[in-house]
Amino acid sequence: HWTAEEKQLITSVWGKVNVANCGAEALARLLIVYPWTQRFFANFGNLSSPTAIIGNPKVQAHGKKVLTSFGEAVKNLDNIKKSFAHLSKLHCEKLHVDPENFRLLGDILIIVLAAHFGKDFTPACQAAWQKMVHVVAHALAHEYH
Ligand code: ZNH
Repeated sequence: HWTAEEKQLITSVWGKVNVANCGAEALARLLIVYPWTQRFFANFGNLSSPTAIIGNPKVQAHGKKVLTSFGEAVKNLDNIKKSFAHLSKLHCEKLHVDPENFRLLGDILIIVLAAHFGKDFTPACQAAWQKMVHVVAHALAHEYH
């Protein structure tokens, strides 16, 4: 369900993404902008202010882990649902993360990419990425029951 142009826009942006930096920034922004998401990370230590969240090494490491995992979806564009079936089960059955949070993180990731790439993040690029984060959120929610 991807056009050749969408695939090209997604993979070319991804090739320039610093996964550690953008992952850390996206997760930190999620925790700052939507503070109720902090409840999933009660064992991450100090999340008491934006500065504390941005400087928190556990937030940084987990943001990198999440975005690295997102990269698996970029490498498997035609098979995202299948490649995330296991993670979907984990988030539902063990972590009890409400799937709404996948959508929030996806929108935050778009903002992080736009901030990093500026005018290179064209409307066509945004459209392809908007679809990408939607497909990923859908795949992660797929095994919920
Ligand atoms: Zn998640 C974990 C991915 C989103 C929450 N995650 C995780 C992991 C991974 C992921 C890979 C690891 C697993 C293991 O270890 O095995 N995520 C992911 C992705 C996404 C996500 C791809 C999208 C894109 N998450 C999310 C959100 C949230 C979460 C939104 C909330 C808010 N996760 C989580 C948690 C965990 C995880 C809580 C666990 C952590 C610890 O370590 O403890």
